[in-house]
Amino acid sequence: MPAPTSTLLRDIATRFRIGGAPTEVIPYGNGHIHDTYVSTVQVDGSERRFVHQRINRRIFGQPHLLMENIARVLDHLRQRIVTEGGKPERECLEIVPSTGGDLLFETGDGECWRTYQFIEGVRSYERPPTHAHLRDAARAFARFVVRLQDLPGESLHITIPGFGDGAARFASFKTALGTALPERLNDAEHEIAFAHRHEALARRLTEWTTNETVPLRVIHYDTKFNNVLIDEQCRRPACVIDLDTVMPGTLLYDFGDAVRTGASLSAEDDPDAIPVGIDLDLFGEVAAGYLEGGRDGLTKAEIERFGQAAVSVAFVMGIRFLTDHLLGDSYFKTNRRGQNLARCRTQFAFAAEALRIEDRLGKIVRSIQST
Ligand code: ADP
Ligand code: GN1
Ligand code: MG
Repeated sequence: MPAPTSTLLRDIATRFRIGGAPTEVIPYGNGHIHDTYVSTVQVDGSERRFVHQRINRRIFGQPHLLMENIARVLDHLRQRIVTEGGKPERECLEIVPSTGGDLLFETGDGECWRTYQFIEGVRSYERPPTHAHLRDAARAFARFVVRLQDLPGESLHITIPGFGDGAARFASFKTALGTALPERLNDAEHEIAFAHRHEALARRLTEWTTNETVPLRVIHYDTKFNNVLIDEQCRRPACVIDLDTVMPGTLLYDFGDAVRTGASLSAEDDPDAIPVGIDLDLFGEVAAGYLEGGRDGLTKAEIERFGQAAVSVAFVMGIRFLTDHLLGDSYFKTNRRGQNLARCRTQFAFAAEALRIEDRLGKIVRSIQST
């Protein structure tokens, strides 16, 4: 998808109720999926900013249903935050409708754009600058799930079928082996062998939801550390963003995803990640944040599997990156050759290390519970 020109970006921005013509529209953020821009507008003598996102249509086939989910989720969250005495304008995204009053603006060639109020005074980080930031993020992700526990009405739309289904992800990987370019198969020889040896880790994620070992809840499904906005001193509740995948699933997925991104010793795409693996203190922060934010809402069966979740989610993410590498990097954004393979390597290294110390992870969780 070619990058939009600045003229097009200004035109798109004015299709939403932003209160004037933007003085600038610039690219923003580091997401792997959408194209994100920020516009600045002078309103009554002061500057206001807005986030505009071009929705990735290759991944989200039905953007209107996606936005319906997000609007429902945000309405409910806002009510809950108000009831709890919080500040929804800081803790919750707010959709800015199009000038026609819709949740999206669709261009003549079928591209879909949406707009949010820019939340000032907070930001996302790729890696936690302090332990307190990670605990704040984990607490916010857990509160998010607890607040959505009583979301009324029908189930949310499934925006990506089989999204958290580890067994289905493994099956897609096996299919990709049949169509991959020979040189890509060659590059990934060790990772393919690792994947085959550990298939059971992917199945475990599916079993948790199909065997009803743990409750099916409305979860976030993308609790990467950069999907939360936090202020520098952690003085305000963090705001959870990136709501495209909010769907029914297991909280263990969210927990594991928060650990793999927040408590990793290396960046997700570090090409020669040394050291690799898991920082135990940071793992403890994620566990403590989830236990605080989840309070009485989490079940014993969920908490007992926190360590296993860290292993399985990292493994399944490795499988997804490996599959994308084999298929020619068509899903996750990349800016260099081999980036998806590098991502796969960090995830597998993380999963292998977390698996080696799985019992210890369980002990850490129990010791936090008893303090
Ligand atoms: P992607 O799905 O591509 O990851 P995100 O929705 O996570 O897109 O947005 C990308 C980045 O934009 C975020 O990591 C965050 O830094 C920033 N961002 C998104 N929404 C807002 C907002 N409402 N206010 C401030 N920053 C935001
Ligand atoms: C994508 O949008 P972003 O960058 O937060 C992906 C997640 C992965 C993540 C890996 C819809 O998330 O599932 O965990 O990359 N989102 C989608 O970094 O596939
Ligand atoms: Mg994101």
